[in-house]
Amino acid sequence: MSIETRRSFCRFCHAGCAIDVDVDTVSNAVLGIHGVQDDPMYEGYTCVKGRNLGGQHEHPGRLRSSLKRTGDVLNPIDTNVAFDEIADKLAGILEKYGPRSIATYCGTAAYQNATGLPIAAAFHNAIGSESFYTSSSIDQPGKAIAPLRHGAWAAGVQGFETADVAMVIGCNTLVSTFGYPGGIPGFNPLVRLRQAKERGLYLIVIDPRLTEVAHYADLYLPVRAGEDPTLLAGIIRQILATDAYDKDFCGQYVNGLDELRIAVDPFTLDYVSQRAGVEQDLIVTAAQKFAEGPRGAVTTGTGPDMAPHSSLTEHLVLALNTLCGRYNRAGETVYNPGGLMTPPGPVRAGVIAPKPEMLTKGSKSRMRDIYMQRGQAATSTLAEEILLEGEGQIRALFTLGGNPVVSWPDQRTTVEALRALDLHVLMDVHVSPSAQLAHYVIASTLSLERPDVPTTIDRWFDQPYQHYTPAVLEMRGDIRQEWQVYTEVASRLGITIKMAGGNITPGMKLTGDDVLDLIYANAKLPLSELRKYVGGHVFPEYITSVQPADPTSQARLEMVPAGIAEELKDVFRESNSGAVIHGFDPEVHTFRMTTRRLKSVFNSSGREVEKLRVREGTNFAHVNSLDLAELGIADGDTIEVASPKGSIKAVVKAADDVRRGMVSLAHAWGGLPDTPNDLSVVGSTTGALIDLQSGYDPITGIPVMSAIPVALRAVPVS
Ligand SMILES: Nc1nc2c(c(=O)[nH]1)N[C@H]1C(S)=C(S)[C@@H](COP(=O)(O)OP(=O)(O)OC[C@H]3O[C@@H](n4cnc5c(=O)[nH]c(N)nc54)[C@H](O)[C@@H]3O)O[C@H]1N2
Ligand SMILES: Nc1nc2c(c(=O)[nH]1)N[C@H]1C(S)=C(S)[C@@H](COP(=O)(O)OP(=O)(O)OC[C@H]3O[C@@H](n4cnc5c(=O)[nH]c(N)nc54)[C@H](O)[C@@H]3O)O[C@H]1N2
Ligand code: SF4
Ligand SMILES: [Mo]
Repeated sequence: MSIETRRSFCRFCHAGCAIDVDVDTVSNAVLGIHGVQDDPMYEGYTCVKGRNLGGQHEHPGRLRSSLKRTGDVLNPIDTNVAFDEIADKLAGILEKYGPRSIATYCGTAAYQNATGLPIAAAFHNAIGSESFYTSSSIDQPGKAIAPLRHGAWAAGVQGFETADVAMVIGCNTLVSTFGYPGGIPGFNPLVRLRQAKERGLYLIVIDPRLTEVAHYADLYLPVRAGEDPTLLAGIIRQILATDAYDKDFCGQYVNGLDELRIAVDPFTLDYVSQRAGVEQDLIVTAAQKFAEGPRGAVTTGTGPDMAPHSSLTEHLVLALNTLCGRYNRAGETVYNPGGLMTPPGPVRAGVIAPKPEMLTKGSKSRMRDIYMQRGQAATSTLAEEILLEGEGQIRALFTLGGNPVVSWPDQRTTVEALRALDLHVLMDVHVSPSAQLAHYVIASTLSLERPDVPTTIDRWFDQPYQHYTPAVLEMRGDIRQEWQVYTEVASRLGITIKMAGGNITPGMKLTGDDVLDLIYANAKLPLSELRKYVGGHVFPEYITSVQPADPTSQARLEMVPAGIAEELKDVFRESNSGAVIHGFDPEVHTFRMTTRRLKSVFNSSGREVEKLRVREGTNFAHVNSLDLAELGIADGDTIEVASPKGSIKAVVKAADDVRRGMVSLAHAWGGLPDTPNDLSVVGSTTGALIDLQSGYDPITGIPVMSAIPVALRAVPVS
């Protein structure tokens, strides 16, 4: 055996930790993974998933050849033959039904892969199909659209590294490593958080669960799930009432302060406290401490962005930052201006004007009128777009690094839709529940087999940091990089794909590195420069200072743009977040099911690696022990969790970090419905509880995926 250590970065999740990979150069197997102590961003950090990359790459169910389904059986097929057949079928569908009938869904694994998603999107442009969907529209889509209504500050929000105060709403970075700008960075998050606390950060956490992050809070508000709009309106009202906002900033850059006062007026301390289940003095202190700052931002994670009124919540978050003037001003240092893989541009103070007209520009879904946002259609409509007959019906689907059966909202409709497709080509590394229904499963590379740069988190780094990795493992078997599926099919159809760095023409021979060059041709940091470094590197020459605002600009941030006052009135009228769901009965649906993430798995990835799966056991339904006692349910019992839409069974775990009236349950477990599964191993799919047709956000279409009203009851184990 000969061992070589190769530097790379982990892509089990989006966090991109720098790693050293011990490779057996004879068998090409991963022998060990270590953090890189001298990496300037991660300083040696890795998590248990990353340390099990070897198990993921080598696990016995890893696909080394592609599969084709005949009846219910998946049989191996030569991948090039599969491409011939797929191109043939696609040509027929394109001819008969037009480009919109061909869709792509990019899941999370497409975001840990700098080449897959951009080539998929470019392929869609080439064939003229707008049916391009990703997991981001069932994640936190409110974040992307909120600035279109509010406007944005060109130089960005104040970073965590200089924050005196941080308000974190429904985000558990210590488990998820999800770190949105302004919040706790997802890179070595515990060290970042501890360092910030040592220099005096005041941390406010708002979450129905006393999370790993909340353990470090100076102030913890155990909000009732689904009541963030109410709580945020109350905090804003309190800051306005105590005159604690940034009057200079608002005077110069803000419109609609008086309208904001009127809109939040009904959200009195008494009302908010009752409704959100948070004591009044905690709300007062949160408002006071946040407004005092003087630096630091409010940020959110998936919890509030999956709960009812998520676009409104994100608007109130922006409004709160604006009210307190939490933006980088002229002369201040900006460490990572927009990410190094984006095109260059100056960093200016000043307002980027709202563009509300963009919210209703372009195509919309055939049901519920959800418009495409930033080139993507809403995944919450995709199953119905497959099922609904008529002009525009989707017939063919490419799934790139996603697992719709366990991740899309409304599992039954999802499965019905996947079964109805004429052609489903799924790129994965093992036979997932979704792969079981696909027509072709293309055996795909895993991270260490691809050259790559972390691009999803490029602008989240708090330094001008980037990391190029070559492939550190050879591709073994008849497997492909995901972009190859699109270029091979395009070649066979005689289609040219246009990229920033030039065209991909039929028959062109490309490597993964060529494709990276074609995609990131206009990056601020040229890839040729980045490739000179082995491992991650900070490029201090990109640190810049904020230029003064354009004095002629009249643009202002809008506190109450069209739709906001009305939606706040709706929230007030509903008087309970569950009321947005059809069939909600306050006497029956007395619990709220909330989303959460588990340390050892990444959505549905990792469960296949037994070493990781056993660390979690299953996706337990975490319920407060006082609630369990009242319901006569014991730890370890099987319970039924029933929403107005559907019901699932789950194994219960007593968890006193969960506030009363909640059940905290991770998604993306379980398998195909109606197949007998051992709940204590395979778990259950929370997507079955989600209603597509009621309670959805009117702009992004995201359904209520957290704070779902549910009833709990014990069921005998069958
Ligand atoms: N009820 C409920 N539903 C949810 C959520 C929730 O909180 N509650 N969360 C939502 C969120 S935030 C998201 S992002 C989505 C996630 O939704 P998806 O992305 O659809 O689900 P994942 O389980 O992440 O699927 C990833 C798939 O990619 C495969 N894979 C892993 N690595 C690779 C690779 O290198 N190449 C290829 N080709 N495949 C790979 C895995 O085996 C797995 O099958 O789920 C959403 N759904
Ligand atoms: N280990 C691991 N890491 C992951 C993932 C994983 O599966 N495992 N998934 C990845 C994905 S796809 C994403 S999008 C990110 C997400 O990253 P995060 O958003 O940090 O995800 P969670 O850890 O689920 O944190 C969500 C929090 O919201 C709270 N919450 C739920 N409902 C509400 C509500 O109505 N109001 C409020 N205020 N809080 C609420 C939950 O209690 C939970 O603590 O994580 C990513 N990282
Ligand atoms: S946090 Fe994410 S990127 Fe870092 S080691 Fe863990 S799985 Fe890998
Ligand atoms: Mo996500």
